[in-house]
Amino acid sequence: LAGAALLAACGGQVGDTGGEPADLSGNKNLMLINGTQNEPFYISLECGAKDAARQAGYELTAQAPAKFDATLQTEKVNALVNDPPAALIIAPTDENAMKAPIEQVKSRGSTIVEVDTSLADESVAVSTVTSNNTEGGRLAAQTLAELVGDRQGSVLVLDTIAGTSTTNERAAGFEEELRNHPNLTSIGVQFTQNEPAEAASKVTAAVSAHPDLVGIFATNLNTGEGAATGLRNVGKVGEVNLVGFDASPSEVEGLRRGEFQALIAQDPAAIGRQGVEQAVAAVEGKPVQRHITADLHAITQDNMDANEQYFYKQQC
Ligand code: T6T
Repeated sequence: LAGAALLAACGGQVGDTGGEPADLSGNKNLMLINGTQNEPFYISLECGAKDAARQAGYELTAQAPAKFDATLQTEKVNALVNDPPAALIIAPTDENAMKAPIEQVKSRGSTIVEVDTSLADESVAVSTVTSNNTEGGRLAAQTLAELVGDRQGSVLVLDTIAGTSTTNERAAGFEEELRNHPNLTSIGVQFTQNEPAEAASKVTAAVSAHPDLVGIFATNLNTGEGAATGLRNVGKVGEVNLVGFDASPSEVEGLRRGEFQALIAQDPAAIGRQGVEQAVAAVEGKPVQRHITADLHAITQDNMDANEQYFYKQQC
């Protein structure tokens, strides 16, 4: 009844946002919902999150949709409404579409922490732990400009899905920095639905439409792996510079073979660990940091052996 009164006082109706807050006192369950399953970035994030939960004496359950897809992720989030965790640590797959489902869980009393991606509305989560994605895009453009040198040419940017905060910010940061390198002309940002096969076909199309293509920026590991396949298919490996984001085992192998000239690696384990630390702090009524930025590292063939600690894992 207290919850119903509170909702009514706020102008809402009971049932609008998921119902009354549950009694979560003493609840030590944390739920991590990643962007997608079986992907080295999120596996590494989960490893860091599990370590931190263990250290804090909390029980962490991890799950993710089969694809990076807001409808599939919404089903996972909706399932928490009946039995809300102390905290939901989530990588929202869409900065707008995931707001309502996450708010429903919040209305049941769960603390919300964002890891990796975030909602456009900053009022939902108590903390967001992510890479500086705009800066990462700028770093990718600087790295590509160095690789190309004084040559003139076209550049392709492969993004994932509109509404994905991280990769959209990387693409925007890249385009912004590219304006400081007038010898390089962007042929635009192309979306790939986070499917490597779509990234590969965008690359083959760009190579035939723009014979002066000198570089590609792939904003995450799926676009990167797909771009490498595309360049192999048209025999342009090494001739068109490929700068990727992330450091999956397949991308790292591609860097070693010369298919990628550089990778911008994130620190997913640190993102997961700090996400859990912030969630636990909030649950326990301790101070929380609203924004935490994780480090990025530009990796090339020359420095890759000294940077193995940044390579992503397939399992903990
Ligand atoms: O690049 C990561 C992540 O940061 C992004 O939000 C979505 O794609 C990845 O998971 C890599 O595929």
